[in-house]
Amino acid sequence: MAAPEISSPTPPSARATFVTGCGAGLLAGLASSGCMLLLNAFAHGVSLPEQVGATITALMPLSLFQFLQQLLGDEAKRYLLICVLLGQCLVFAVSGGLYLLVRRRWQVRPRLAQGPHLGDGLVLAALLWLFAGLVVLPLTGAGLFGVALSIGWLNSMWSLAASGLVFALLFSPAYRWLSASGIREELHRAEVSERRQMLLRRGLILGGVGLLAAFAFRFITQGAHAPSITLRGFKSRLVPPPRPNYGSLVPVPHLSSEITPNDQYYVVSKNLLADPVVNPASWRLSISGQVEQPYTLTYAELMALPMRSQYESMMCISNEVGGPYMSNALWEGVPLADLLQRARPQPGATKVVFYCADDYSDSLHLAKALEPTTLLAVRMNGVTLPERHGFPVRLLVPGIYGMKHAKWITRIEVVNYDYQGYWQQRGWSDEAQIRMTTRIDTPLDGSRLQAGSLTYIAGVAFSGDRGISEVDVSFDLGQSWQRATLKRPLSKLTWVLWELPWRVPTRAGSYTITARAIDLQGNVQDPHPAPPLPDGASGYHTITVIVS
Ligand SMILES: Nc1nc2c(c(=O)[nH]1)N[C@H]1C(S)=C(S)[C@@H](COP(=O)(O)O)O[C@H]1N2
Ligand SMILES: [Mo]
Repeated sequence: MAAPEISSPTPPSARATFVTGCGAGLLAGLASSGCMLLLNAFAHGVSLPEQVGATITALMPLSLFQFLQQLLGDEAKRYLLICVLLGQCLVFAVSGGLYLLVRRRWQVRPRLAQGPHLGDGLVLAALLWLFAGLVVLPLTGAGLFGVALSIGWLNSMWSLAASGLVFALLFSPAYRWLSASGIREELHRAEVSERRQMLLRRGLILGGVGLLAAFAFRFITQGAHAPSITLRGFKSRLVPPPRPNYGSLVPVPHLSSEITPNDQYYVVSKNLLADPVVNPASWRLSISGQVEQPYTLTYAELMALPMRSQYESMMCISNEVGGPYMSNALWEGVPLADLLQRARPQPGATKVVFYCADDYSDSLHLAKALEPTTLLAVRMNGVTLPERHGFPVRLLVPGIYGMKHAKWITRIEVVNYDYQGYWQQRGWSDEAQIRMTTRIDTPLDGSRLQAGSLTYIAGVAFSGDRGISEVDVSFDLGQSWQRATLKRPLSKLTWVLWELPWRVPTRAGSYTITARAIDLQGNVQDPHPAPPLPDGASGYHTITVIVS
């Protein structure tokens, strides 16, 4: 009646198996996720976090999106990436634990005690690969194994397989390493799990408190920065419109340079980690849809077409009043009308859709697409369009927010229905007409000025394609206004630099400075504060300076 258990090693308990399996899945999953992101950045691989992140923002209620955007500002994209990556690692971890639990029920005791083998890693990785390709990607709208993505199913398949292989190779060594480092010891483990639970609880509380504090801070600082403007006597339109008082500006520090150098031009893209890198040799631009004569162009063919150059400023629809997402450049490109007319749009066509190498898309009304200043730009400030600004070709559409200036375009489709683009599917405006805005560049908000000294208040004003006729500055929250000098703009489509000399008061204290603009049609900038979502921000930029 000898007990055979005495001679064979004791298999770990179910709980220990699960916990260690989770740990191994987590470690292998971290490496696998890293591999996936690298392949996405450098080898046209698919990024699951990218796809899942886009789905989350698409499903999120507008009010929550708005709240998070206000709370996190520019950081929102980074937090989304981190959250989705954490979620992905959690899936890896739980799958590792569950796999070993299932295996535990099926396998004989002596083999169990040895932990998982390479074969287990391979089986689990294959299961995860199928799950990613057959469930996750289709749920994000990318189709089976990403058939609907620009990179295509082949790239998705092999890049997921490569990341899976990394997981497979690391899973069982990670398990062995974790069980060797003592986590298996019952007592110790109980203690660890208790401590872990406590840490987790504290982490959650800290996170919650931090989030609340951040929100409170934003709320307070925003409140402090948005004193209300006097609306008494406000006229929304002046007839006739003011005549611009152009003059020369004294150079002052911090005033935006009229032409933004390419390396300082603002950059915005939906992509959480990597923007597309397009090979001009294999790139094609196709023009199709509701047209008589669809065709495609190579990069060389596009570059050989007649070009037009224009100065145009751009602004992101998510730019806050006074925000940084506004720049100006000299662009060269082919008028979109030339390309569309060659394809001959059919009667009934209403919109033109732009599809991009990063699976972004947006549309224009056909009439806007046919305007002579709507360009497919290939050069920026005298050089080939830089990669991050959309190489090989991007759209330029004056008067409309940056959102519709699609980058890395690969396909243009003429349609006869109301297409909704990437950001429209997430609640942003489809008309997206730029709302007039004025920014005070100098003095800097919160800066100290010497009582009685002479200084300059200067900045930029922009109204898309409607020009600027007047910029006014107020020191009493809009009860009275002083007219600034304007620098004659480089074109009708750019921002205007403005400046007002100011004798700093001799009495110490804090002073508010507000600025607003009037366009060439006499429309006065909208004083009602509105957040960027859904139509773009409005309200007047107001700063505080301290005189001492
Ligand atoms: N393909 C693609 N085009 C895009 C975007 C994008 O994410 N993908 N972002 C848009 C947004 S929201 C803005 S504001 C502008 C920014 O262009 P810039 O980075 O050259 O300033 O590009 C637009 N074009
Ligand atoms: Mo944007």
